[in-house]
Amino acid sequence: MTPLPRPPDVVRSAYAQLVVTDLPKARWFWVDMLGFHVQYEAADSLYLRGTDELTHHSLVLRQGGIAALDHISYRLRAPEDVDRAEDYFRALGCPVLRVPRGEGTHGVGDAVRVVDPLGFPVEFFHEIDRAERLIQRYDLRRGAEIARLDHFNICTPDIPAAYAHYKALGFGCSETIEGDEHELYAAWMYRKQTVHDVAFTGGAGPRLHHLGVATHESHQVLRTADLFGSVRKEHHIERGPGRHGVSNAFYLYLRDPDGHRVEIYTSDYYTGDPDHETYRWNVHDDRRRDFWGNAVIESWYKEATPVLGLDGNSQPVTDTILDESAVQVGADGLG
Ligand code: 4SX
Ligand code: FE2
Ligand code: CA
Repeated sequence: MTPLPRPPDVVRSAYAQLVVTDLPKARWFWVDMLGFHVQYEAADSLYLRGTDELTHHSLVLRQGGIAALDHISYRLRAPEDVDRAEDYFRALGCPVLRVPRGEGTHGVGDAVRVVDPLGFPVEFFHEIDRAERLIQRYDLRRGAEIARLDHFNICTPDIPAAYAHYKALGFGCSETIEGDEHELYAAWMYRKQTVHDVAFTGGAGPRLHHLGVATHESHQVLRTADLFGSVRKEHHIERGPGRHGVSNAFYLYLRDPDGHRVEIYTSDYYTGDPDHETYRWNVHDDRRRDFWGNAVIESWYKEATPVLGLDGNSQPVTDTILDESAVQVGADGLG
């Protein structure tokens, strides 16, 4: 076998494009309640970003017939990395589509779209339009006061394969959940200097588990839960607020009007040192998913968003091999 070409230099998880079935309802959730800023609007789509983001968008909502993930997207270091991404995924035998500026997502330059070896629709780009600095526009803040996109969490039946793929792409691993024989149940992997840009949840896949979006402070997470309660929309709250074991972040999971899951996330830690070591949790440690030992609701393990292929059709899903929710441990409340 010929060795793989050098992988592209990934900077960070940059944006996701979700298909929503009712754009006004989605706008209520993401803009009015979570406080994303509308950077650009077209007839069938909204381009959103958080206060700290200096690039055009971190979330695109596109009106469509079925709720799905259109693609996740990573920013690359330099223009040449887009060619590297194309060569790399072609060498892996993946479906690859080159998308010149103007033909793909508004604001994004030359890009490559692939269906990766895990079955996910993934875009890689370098160039993206800049946006006005809103960091100190406190007057424009509302709802959850989202600061930026933090991570993607994806459901895949084969966690070791997902780990190997992202490791080869140059990602570090901050934390894992492992069985007694070190079977891998979950992993958190990063390029930027935080706990993760992407994490894997064991389950039928490829499916999108959630988008993680960051606030500056834990009070914004609590306020978000209060806001949903105040307008009698508490059914959008799925899990939390709580403190994660993995990542130490303070969290709240919500479901949008289409069931897409979002995590409001804050206060994880720096991982940028070259000798940063992976922190390994045992799957029987009740603090791993909630540091206070609170049970994880079953829907959190089982439900997720279908993903589209490059042709716009839903990708087939494979069932899981190793089911963490079936492990007999208190924090799951299951088994
Ligand atoms: O549930 S976990 O504590 O394992 C966890 C889930 C930690 C960090 C995350 O971003 C997450 O979604
Ligand atoms: Fe998360
Ligand atoms: Ca609930």
